[in-house]
Amino acid sequence: MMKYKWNKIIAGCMMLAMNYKTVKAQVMDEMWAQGSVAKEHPNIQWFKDAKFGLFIHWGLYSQLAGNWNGKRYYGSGEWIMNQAKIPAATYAKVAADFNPVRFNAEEWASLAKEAGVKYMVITAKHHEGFAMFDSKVSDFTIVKASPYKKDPMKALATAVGKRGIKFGFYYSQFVDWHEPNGGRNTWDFDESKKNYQLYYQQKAIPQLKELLTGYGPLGIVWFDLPGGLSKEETRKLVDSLHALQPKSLFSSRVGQGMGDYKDFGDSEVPPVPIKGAWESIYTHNDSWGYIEHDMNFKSPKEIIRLLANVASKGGNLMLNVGPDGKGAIPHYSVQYLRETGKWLAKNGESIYATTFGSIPAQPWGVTTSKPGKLFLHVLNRPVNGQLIIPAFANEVTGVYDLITKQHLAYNRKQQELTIQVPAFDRETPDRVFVMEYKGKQPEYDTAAPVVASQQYEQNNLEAVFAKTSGNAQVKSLTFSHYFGDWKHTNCVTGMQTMNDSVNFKVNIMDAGDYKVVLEYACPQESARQEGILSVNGANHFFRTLRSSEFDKSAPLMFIRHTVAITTIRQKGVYTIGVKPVQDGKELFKLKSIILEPVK
Ligand code: FHN
Repeated sequence: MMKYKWNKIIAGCMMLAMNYKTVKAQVMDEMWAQGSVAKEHPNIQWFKDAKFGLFIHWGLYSQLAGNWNGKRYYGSGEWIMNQAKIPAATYAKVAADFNPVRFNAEEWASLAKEAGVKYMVITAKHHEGFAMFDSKVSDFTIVKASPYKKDPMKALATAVGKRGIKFGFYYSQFVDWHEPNGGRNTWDFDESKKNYQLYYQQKAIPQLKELLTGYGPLGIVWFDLPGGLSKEETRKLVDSLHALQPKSLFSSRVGQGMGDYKDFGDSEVPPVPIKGAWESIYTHNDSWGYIEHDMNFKSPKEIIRLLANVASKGGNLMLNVGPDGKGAIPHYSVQYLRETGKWLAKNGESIYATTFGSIPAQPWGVTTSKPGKLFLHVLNRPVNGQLIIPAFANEVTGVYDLITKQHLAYNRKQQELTIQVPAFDRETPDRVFVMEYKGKQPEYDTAAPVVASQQYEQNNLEAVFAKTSGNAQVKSLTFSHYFGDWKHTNCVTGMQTMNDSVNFKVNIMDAGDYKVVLEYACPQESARQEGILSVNGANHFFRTLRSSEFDKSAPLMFIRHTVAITTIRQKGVYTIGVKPVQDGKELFKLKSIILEPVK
């Protein structure tokens, strides 16, 4: 009898031990991918209607500003402790210099209001383990370990709340480089010997409870990079925290599919509409945390177009800013967010409380929708001012300019609508026209051919709209320019035999000559291989040109290779195909085919 019981106990321990060992840190996009959402949270509608949020990464790394021991580091500034493998004891001393005297909660909150965001999420504790709030369960906090000695989060929660903006905290629940049993500090501590449970019991869970009980109603708790917990333990954690604030939404990176809405990978927008509540998160420059030598700030035009792109797929954009060690938000972030807010003040109806539009992205732009309304976000005005909507069956009752309310002329041939839009400055970030119609919003037609015409400088046939055969497949490739500054691009991959091919259906609206340009990435081993392009009844041979290897930690360089000119004699739906001429290495990673009108 006894012997049996022991086996069970040993087996149990093994499981537990195995549990610690197996649930060790996972590669980034596997972690992101964990982020599916089981069922919709009853309090999800405000989030779905919000569409635009402000993310704030602020911590000791903001004081270092991308520098350590006289060396400049590039990429995610909040990872400098990991990049420079700074011992936890050494890094902790940075707190003594952290004194954000320029922090002003009212200023930050009013900027959020001016920018037109509906929610704000700020880092309460990031991977460095430093609490940016008055935590009682750790001495490594802004109140106890820095000369600032105050809790900025109290003031910020109040200032944001009184402006009707939802407030939330980011919390790195697993990765904690300060704690011997926290996740991912492998340069001070042996990962295999860590007791993640102890770290959760002694720090993560008590701090999460402090945040959910000490700062008023939280719209969102933004978890990140899950790990160290089994499904059951994650369930227990989520339920215990939800009990403290049932209305608070937990981001999908709580892990194990237990989030209340989905977050895509960093700086990732899904290529087609996604139903349900989801969010894309972007840096304003190339780093989440402040780096003084990172000036690659997105312009107001880029921010507005990113917001429209994300909204046109039914999601929210949460754009990040990285205040410096003194508590000042970078000048260009303040400027460009204000500009974005001015655009939203006039065009907000076409973003807030919308969902995705029923027609795929067009050469002229994207669409968002509300019942009976399609908002046409014109990013590229057709030269002749004739905006084509290829397939729209519902009866249209009017088309007008969102801002001037001026009504526009339009006509219909079967399902195809042509709207005459006025001239406007081509630098306009996004000019919105409203098309009102009767009946239910038509389903999003994933099979609709991509549109091309002579009215645009270029017409892009993106890989996601491709039909593949053989081993060819469309894959989302993740790579980074600088450390942690992730990029995602969909490409057709796997074309290496004559049976592998890709085809695009394209609805060419105007007759004329078009250059056919292949946009691809091609490593040395795939260069100088022959391929064949078929279009308009003709085949065109080409030989691949080398661009760059595919390496997750380096830019994936794409080349634009003109391989043919085709003369389209009449408008219609055409098929453009590409395939290898021989069996060999992968031909290339095809990002898009571009039809460039020959003027
Ligand atoms: O490692 C973090 C990173 O520092 C940053 O916080 C981003 C924001 O989404 N999340 C992790 C990487 O995905």
